[in-house]
Amino acid sequence: MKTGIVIKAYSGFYYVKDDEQGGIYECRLRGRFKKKKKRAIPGDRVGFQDLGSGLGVIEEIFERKTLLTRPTVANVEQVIITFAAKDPDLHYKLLDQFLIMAEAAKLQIVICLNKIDLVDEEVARKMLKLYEEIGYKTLYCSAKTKVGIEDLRETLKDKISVFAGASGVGKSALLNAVQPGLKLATGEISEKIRRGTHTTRHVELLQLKDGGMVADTPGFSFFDLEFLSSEELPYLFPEMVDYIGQCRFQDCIHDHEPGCVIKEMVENGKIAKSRYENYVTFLHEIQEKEKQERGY
Ligand SMILES: Nc1nc2c(ncn2[C@@H]2O[C@H](COP(=O)(O)OP(=O)(O)OP(=O)(O)O)[C@@H](O)[C@H]2O)c(=O)[nH]1
Ligand SMILES: [Mg+2]
Ligand SMILES: [Zn+2]
Repeated sequence: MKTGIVIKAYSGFYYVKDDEQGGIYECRLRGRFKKKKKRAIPGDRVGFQDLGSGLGVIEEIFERKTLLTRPTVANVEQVIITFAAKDPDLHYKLLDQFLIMAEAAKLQIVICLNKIDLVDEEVARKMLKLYEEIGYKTLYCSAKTKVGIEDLRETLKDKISVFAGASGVGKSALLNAVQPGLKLATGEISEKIRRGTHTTRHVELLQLKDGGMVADTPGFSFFDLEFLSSEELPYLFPEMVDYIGQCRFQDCIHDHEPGCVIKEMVENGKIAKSRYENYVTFLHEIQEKEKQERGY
């Protein structure tokens, strides 16, 4: 049996890159997976049988080290959360949602601000300042002028990464800048809005020349945080973690409780108000779902 990595999956076909020769096999899943409603996703490590002529059958899906559900991709180590400085505008609540998803999946996180050619350099650098203070790694790039592309290339080297971000922020354009040979399709924003379509349609894992792989993904800007629990939510905000357990009440959820150390930190400016407000919004969404599940 050969082993490889699923680089793309659609309509029942799985494109598997062979570990040894690097060739791409068009594979089907062995029937028993379908009965168990199990399927392979990009990034999955699989064992497959070579049927000749570039065709194969996946016999085994190996255990996943990490799993990101939006975009759906397995075994990535790092997520490049991408926003544009302008067109479309940076949406901070969405950024916080992306960060929570990545924290929950226990991935290394990089926040990448693209299209900095569209605003003043100084303005761009201020846009992610808060996130740098929290400790997140940031990159300022322009796929157009190539500013920051060398740093991005270095960040991607020898790792398996995934790009995540809304449609039109320039994920595919950035990858083309990192490695011009990729020739990924990019699309005008006005066109995306008019037709309501994304330019990138499928998750695809690409091989980087300098080592490493990276997944280009279709943009999305909707999340449901409902798979999270209200108890775990504070742990997904790194600036809150140190204070958890110090509040007056052991079961403090940092909302309306008196003697809440987290709220105190918001008042004295140690925790940003915008982050805390988003925390409360997400908390209420999750609590709403938990209430429905309990039936009262
Ligand atoms: N001015 C400027 N425009 C850019 C930059 N990067 C990308 N664009 C433009 O933004 C538009 C969208 O870029 P794409 O790379 O298709 O965006 P995407 O994030 O891959 O979008 P989806 O595939 O739909 O998720 C294209 O018209 C690009 O030319 C940049 O750094 N500066
Ligand atoms: Mg794209
Ligand atoms: Zn509290």
